[in-house]
Amino acid sequence: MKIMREEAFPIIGELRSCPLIKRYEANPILTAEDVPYHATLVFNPGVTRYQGKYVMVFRNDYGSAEEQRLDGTNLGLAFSDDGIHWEVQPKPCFELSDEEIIRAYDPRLIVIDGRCYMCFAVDTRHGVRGGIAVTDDFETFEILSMSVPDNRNMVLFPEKIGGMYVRLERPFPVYSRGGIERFDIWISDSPDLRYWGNSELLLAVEDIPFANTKLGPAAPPVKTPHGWLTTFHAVDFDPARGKNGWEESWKKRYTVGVMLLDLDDPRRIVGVYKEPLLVPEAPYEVEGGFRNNAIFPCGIVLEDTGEVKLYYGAADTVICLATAHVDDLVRLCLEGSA
Ligand code: BMA
Repeated sequence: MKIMREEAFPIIGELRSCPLIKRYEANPILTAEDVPYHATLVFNPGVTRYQGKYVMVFRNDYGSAEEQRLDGTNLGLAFSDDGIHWEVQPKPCFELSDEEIIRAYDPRLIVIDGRCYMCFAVDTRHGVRGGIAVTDDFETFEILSMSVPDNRNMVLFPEKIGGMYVRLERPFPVYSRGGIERFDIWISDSPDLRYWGNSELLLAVEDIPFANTKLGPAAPPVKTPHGWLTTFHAVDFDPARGKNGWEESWKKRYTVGVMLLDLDDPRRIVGVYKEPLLVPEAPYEVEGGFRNNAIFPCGIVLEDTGEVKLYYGAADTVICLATAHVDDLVRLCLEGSA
């Protein structure tokens, strides 16, 4: 049976951000103007602390904002001493393209045993693949694995659990789910970061009241005494939405959710906050962008003070920061509501 796209998406309606998370008052923290080479849309930043500095690898879709045209994608590199003010390095640090690969994008950084790993999405002529690379200097990257299509939005846990590396990922099974976008978060493990298996469904879109089309991992999980604090993006589609950016129509809204996974068995969800943590509301999230109404976190840092810094792409156009206290986020997950 063919499900009509409009029928398949119960309308979610108005949503509000949780008052326990605050946007940085001088957002955006990085835009195309800060980049010393051809840059147009600068968004979806992977961020971690590595060798005494904050490191950001961000997506740069370059083209012409005036002509609303995009020509290609590379990944830029920036360093910071405080996680707020960034110095963008003179050239991009990562770009994949050949006869088969169109581009790599949406980097997520995670340090495991002193080495920096980067998960990224890869558009190819035969589907979307999830890649994992390792680097020690952000100049050379060794690609360790590339998934089969279609998979995207991978994040690694920052340590082995039960002797295995663990990742969250977001395959997109279209034919088997009524021909519509209904995508969930999965979990897999690996002995060596190259060979992945033991895949299981972790969080389904129907479990999240503010999503009606897809979920995906956002920033990598962060360790707390109560479990792995794990952000995800949640998407709702509303046919009444019209032109919300450069394209003729953009009917999706990307919000952010948060859950807690068991420390020893991350396949077990300890708690999920049933409302969104962050919803597009600020001007740089809802207007003037390539795709408005999109908040897409790829980076997170837990400070010693308990402050969580969440780094996100806003409207697929600029990079922003929001902060919360880790104890508040854990409580939201454990109690399910604010
Ligand atoms: C997702 C990804 C992200 C993007 C988001 C909103 O599917 O492609 O890169 O930020 O859509 O457009």
